[in-house]
Formats: sequence, C-alpha cells, structure tokens
Amino acid sequence: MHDFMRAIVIYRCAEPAMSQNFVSPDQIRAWFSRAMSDMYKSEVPLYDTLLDLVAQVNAQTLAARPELAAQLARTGEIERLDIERHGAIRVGTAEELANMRRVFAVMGMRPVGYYDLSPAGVPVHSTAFRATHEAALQASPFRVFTSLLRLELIDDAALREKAARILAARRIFTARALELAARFESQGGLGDADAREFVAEVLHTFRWHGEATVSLDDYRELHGQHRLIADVVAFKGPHINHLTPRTLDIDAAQAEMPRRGVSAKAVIEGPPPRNCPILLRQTSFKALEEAVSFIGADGQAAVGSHTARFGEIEQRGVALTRKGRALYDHLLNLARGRSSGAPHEGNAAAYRQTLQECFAAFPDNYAELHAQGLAYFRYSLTGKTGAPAGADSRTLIEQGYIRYEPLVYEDFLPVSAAGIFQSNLGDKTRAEYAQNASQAAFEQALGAPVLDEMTLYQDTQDRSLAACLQALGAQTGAVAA
Ligand code: OOG
Ligand code: NI
Repeated sequence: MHDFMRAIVIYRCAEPAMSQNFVSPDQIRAWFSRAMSDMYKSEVPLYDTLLDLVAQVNAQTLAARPELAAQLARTGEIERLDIERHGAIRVGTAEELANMRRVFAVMGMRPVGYYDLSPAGVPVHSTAFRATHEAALQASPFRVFTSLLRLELIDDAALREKAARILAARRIFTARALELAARFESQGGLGDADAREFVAEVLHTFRWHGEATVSLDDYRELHGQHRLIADVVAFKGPHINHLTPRTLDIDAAQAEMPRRGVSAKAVIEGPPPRNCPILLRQTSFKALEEAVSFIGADGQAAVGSHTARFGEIEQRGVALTRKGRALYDHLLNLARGRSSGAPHEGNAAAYRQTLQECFAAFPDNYAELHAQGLAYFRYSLTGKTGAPAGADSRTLIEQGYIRYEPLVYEDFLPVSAAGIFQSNLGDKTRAEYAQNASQAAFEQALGAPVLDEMTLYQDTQDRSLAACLQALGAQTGAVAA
C-alpha cells in the first residue's frame, strides 16, 4: 500500500462519522455462513448430497407432522432451518485461538462452554463460538466447534518442540483480516465494504490446502504420535473439517444415507430416539482421503495423502437445565457402563437397546419436563384475552393465556464430540490421557472467559416470560408478578 493511502485509511478510522453505517454482526455472520457453505460444497461434493438428503427428510417430516411444523413456526426455527449449520476447526496455538475469538466477535459469535476431550484420548480442549441472544440466533444460528491442540499432553519432548516450532512459524489469518478485526474493535463496527471484504479475507483461513508445510517424514512422525496432531501441525491453517446441517429426523436421514452412497458411522451419538427430543443427536461419515504434496528433498514435492474432512448431520432437541443435564449424563453413563464402554460397530444394536432401556427413566413429554424443571422453554401468548389481574405465571399457563415451547439446544456434547472425533480419526488405538480438564488454561489462551450456556438459556426463558407478563399486565391494567 502507498503511504498516502495508508494515511487515508488511518484518517477514515479516526473519523467518527464512519460509525453511522455499520453492518450488523448478525448480517456478517449470515454472509460468512453462506460463504463457508458454498466453499465447502466446492471442496467436498458429498456435502451437497448431504444437504439434499436433509432437505428432503425435513420436508417429509414437516408434511407428516403438522404439530411439529406449527411448533417450529411459532418458535421461528422453521425459518432458520435451511441455513442452520455448524462447522468445526482445530487450532494449534494460544495466539491462533485468541485471534479466532477476535475474528468471530466481528460476526457476533462468542465462546460458549468448555469441552475437555482428553478423557476420550483426544488431546484437545474446545469451545463453541456462536450467537447468544435468541434474536441473533434466529437471524443466523451458525456455530463453530473450535478445538485447541494441547501439545503439553504429548510425551515425546523432541516432537513437542518440533511441533511448537512449526506452529510458531505459520500465520493462519491474512494480514488484512486482522487489520479489519482491529478496525472493528476500534470503531465498534464495520461498514458495508469492509464487512464484505472481511468475509472474503477470513474465508481463506478455513480453506483446504493440498500442500503440507512439512516433509512426509515429519508428517509421519506427527501422525505416529496422534493423527490429530498431524492434522493441526502439518498444514497452513485450520481447514474446516465438516459442516453439519440440522435434520428434523436423524433416524430417517441415517436410513437414507446408504441409499445415496454415504456410509454413516454405526451408532448415532447422544440420547435415543424420543417423542420429545432432548439436546443433540449426531451421526457422521468418514473423512475423505485426499492427495497432499509434502515438502520433498531438493524442492521436489513428495505426494502422500491425508484424511481430514468428513460429513455429519444432527438433530436438535430441547435444552436441558442443570438438573436435566445431570440426569442425561447419569443415564448415558449407565448405558455405556452396561455395554462396557463406548459403542462401536460390533455392539451397535445391543447398545441402542441398552440406551433405550436406560433412558426410559427420562420423562418424555413436555408437560413433565416443564413441571420437573428438567428443560428450558420459551413462553408466548396464546391470544386468549381476559386474564385475571395479578395472576401468577403458573395460573396464566394453566388457564391457557400463556403457552410454552421447547427452547432448542444450541451447544454440543463432550461425549458425542469425542465419538465424532474418534470415528473420523479412524484409528482404533485410544490413548488415554488422564482426566485433564483445564478451563483456566483454555481461557488464558483464549484471552477471555467462556460464557456459561445455562445462563444464556435461562436468560432467554426469563425474557420470554417477562414479555408475556408485561403484555398481559398491559391488558388487565395491572402488571402480574
Ligand atoms: C470436532 C468434533 C466434534 C461435534 O459436532 O460434536 C463435533 C472435530 O472433529 O474437530 O464436531
Ligand atoms: Ni460436528
């Protein structure tokens, strides 16, 4: 850039009038989510097949279940369904993670939750970047499961140092992307041209690169320690490794997959099928084997391969309260204990049966989930008028002035995530890392605390009830308690 242009840029940054026309972070996120999906379609053609399959299953489900269609129309989820996706990436250093947080902040995405994957033999810990307010989630629910490699869990000191050296030398963001993130921070927003440029610049970070940054020997050494380490360390950046659409019927989608030439993993992660879906159910199919050119001797490239990218679909159900989540964790552990550990190809049918039996103890209708405080809900007015002044919320619900709808789970599940990692890492060996949760270390690397998802669900639930009470209070002339 010429110096006089740089001067103009600096002048524009300092110009307060610029702050008038910022693009909303929700809009930037929606653009970015769309751009990622288009990029992934061109990189992994099977993803397009998956989108097609999910769209078909969703249309069939909505046609066959008008009560579900009506519920999703009331909560607004039906409008976001077609654009709903999550992605996943893995970064290598604290600096990369901290910059990722700054970049996602431009799109209104904050780090929510802490996930420790080390007990499952995956040397990472993670968070989910996502929108937090229900209105923003409605505009674009795009989320990214983001994992930080934990080199400190690698026992081979020489390899650990080599990996750290390789990672220290790479730059996963373009200079321009970071410049625009800094501008967002100092101005409090980005104008239209900046926002569009930002999306295009940040997209580069998540691209697949067919050229490794290391030799085939180094790759093999990293891979020998853990496949995940090779995936993070040997490449230029954190390629998006999957993009997951949301289906309304994961069992139907799973059954349809082989008919379309997609071979899904044997077991759907998460709770069993239910009338009232809770949390999250997920299934994935294997990574593609992709040709990679490694740095060879005398500048000659050496050809090898790597498997990084895979496909996944998910069905989302109601978010659980701490009490509901404790019951979920208890029943899942029970099922896994009874079938001696994590489910696999060989015991899939028996595991499904056991899971179903264990989860019989989890109430399966919304009235019961609501009454027992097991799940979060969103309250709305039914339209019935003449509510008695001063009536409490319970009475207003019982008398049909206020109804409640399940509040959808926006997050992830550590045991499920471990299952997804493992099935796609492909190797049977499951190195055990001792229980090693370290939220403090993760937050230190991130440069900020992660948000507590329970607080977010509670806030949304509270806001919806307060709005109902206020509206009814305005009708009766008295604000209800
Ligand atoms: C992330 C695996 C976890 C999910 O949906 O739980 C995940 C990864 O493989 O990087 O995507
Ligand atoms: Ni996923």
